[in-house]
Amino acid sequence: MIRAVFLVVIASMAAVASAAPPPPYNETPANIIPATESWDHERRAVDIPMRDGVKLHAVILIPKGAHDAPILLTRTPYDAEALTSNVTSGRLLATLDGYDNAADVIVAGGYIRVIEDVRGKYHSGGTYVMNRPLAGGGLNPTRIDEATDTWDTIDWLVKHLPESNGKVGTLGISYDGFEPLMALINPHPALKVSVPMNPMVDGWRGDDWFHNGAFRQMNIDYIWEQVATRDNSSKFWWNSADIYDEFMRAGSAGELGRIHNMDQVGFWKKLTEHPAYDQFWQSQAMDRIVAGQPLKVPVMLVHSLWDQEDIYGATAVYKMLKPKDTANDMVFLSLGPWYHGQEIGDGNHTGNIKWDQDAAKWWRWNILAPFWRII
Ligand code: PG9
Repeated sequence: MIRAVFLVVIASMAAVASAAPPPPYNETPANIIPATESWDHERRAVDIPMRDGVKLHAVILIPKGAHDAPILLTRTPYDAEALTSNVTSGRLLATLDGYDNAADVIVAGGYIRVIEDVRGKYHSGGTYVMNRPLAGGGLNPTRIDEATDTWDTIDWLVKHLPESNGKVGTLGISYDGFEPLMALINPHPALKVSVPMNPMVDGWRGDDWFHNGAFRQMNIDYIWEQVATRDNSSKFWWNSADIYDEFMRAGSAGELGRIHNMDQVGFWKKLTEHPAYDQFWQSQAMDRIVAGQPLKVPVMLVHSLWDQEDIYGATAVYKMLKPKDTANDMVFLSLGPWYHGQEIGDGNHTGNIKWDQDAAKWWRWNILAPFWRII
């Protein structure tokens, strides 16, 4: 009898087991591993610890066989992973092309390329503050800022990249150009050159937020998307194909902001609370801040004669810094017949003006590349 019961129990268990759900109908593996052996570079994604414990996410692109190679660092609020994921081939130039600051001369120079999310954006930890003011002042009560994060990043890179020569250059355009200026505040000893291109320097005098007091409300969508979420996933909406129609319908920038619940976004509140060139703006002016620092790192400011976004910054910094460069070997200014950031693109024409050569390409190979060789 017991045997019969036992057999029934076994059979039941077998029946239950055979009734286990079938494996999912799925052709996608749990983890996909790209084949990169044939690539001309190695890609590493790292989370770099800052002095306060927050980790910042960086993508490191190392040319195959690199040794004793200089590092070129860009710190960005615009998504390091996305900016380096244009992987149409295993060639570093293809991966960097279309985004990178002068990919052609960077790849030709054999640099290790590092692109890092700034604090609080995308894959980096911590909280985000637009153009984070320097630590310790009334505008930033913490002990960290973009200068300390840059110092900590450089310190980690030179200690953890055996393929490098322990020397770092930093560069970037626009907001990414604000970062190489911040790098000049108490610079890391491994920082050998800084190239702020079309940098954000003074948000009221002429870089982005105001142009000499004229508020540029066209940036309202950028402010929402850049500050409302870590990954810019909350998109701003317009109800008109021509946003000027919306400006006119709203009647004022303040009303436009109210319609869009912009008061949730800290930086928008700062803009509405500081329409004049008050201490809020003057204390953040990077030309004044950098000019108050000892000259320790060679810097080349890059300016576009027709910069529609940051027409003020590069020349303002140069004017403040150059008088301190008594040996005439630390502070340089490049300017060209370009719109904002065009120096890394096609310089054959600017709008309908056709030049007799690609001034941007000439500049990259004949001015920028030699300047970097000091790294
Ligand atoms: N300086 C550029 C910008 C900043 C803010 C709003 C719109 C443009 C830039 O970083 O691209």
